[in-house]
Amino acid sequence: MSNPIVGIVMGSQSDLEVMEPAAKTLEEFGIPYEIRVISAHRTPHVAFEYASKARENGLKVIIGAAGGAAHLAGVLAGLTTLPVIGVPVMGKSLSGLDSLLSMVQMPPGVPVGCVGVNASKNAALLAVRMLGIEDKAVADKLEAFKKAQAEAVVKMDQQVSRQG
Ligand code: RP5
Repeated sequence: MSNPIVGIVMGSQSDLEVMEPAAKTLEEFGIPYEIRVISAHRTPHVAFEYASKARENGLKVIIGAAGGAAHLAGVLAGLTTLPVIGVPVMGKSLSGLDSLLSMVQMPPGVPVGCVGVNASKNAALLAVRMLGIEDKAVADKLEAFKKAQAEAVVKMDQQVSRQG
């Protein structure tokens, strides 16, 4: 197995189900990744260690997922110069709005690229696009993905379109 270049980090094991589509998407694109449970609140020392050594450990993009007062992605972004993509996880209250606002409202200077609530597939696709800037093979796979997606919609249109 190759060394991971994308780190999927989540605040709790309870986030895993939401994050599985991200892992699956990276697998489909042949991107080596790792999954970790690291909490900004419960294991801040591990978050520090992980993010501050991420670049030297070979990571290129970090995806940080958390729910509630979701500081994880912001904390990771504060400790590395790698791009960090946040996935706000829908918790038991407020329909994930708390997580979304915690991530998307980063103060100037420490950016977190935040996707939609529970939108882990998009987080992975955004990571793949970042990797595709320099990696032609990845960019080609993205083109093929885009084409297949468009073809699927054309097929749907053929099946659904009608006039009344
Ligand atoms: C956050 O608190 C985690 O990311 C999770 O979304 C939420 C709840 O965690 P658990 O109480 O389920 O461990 O830190």
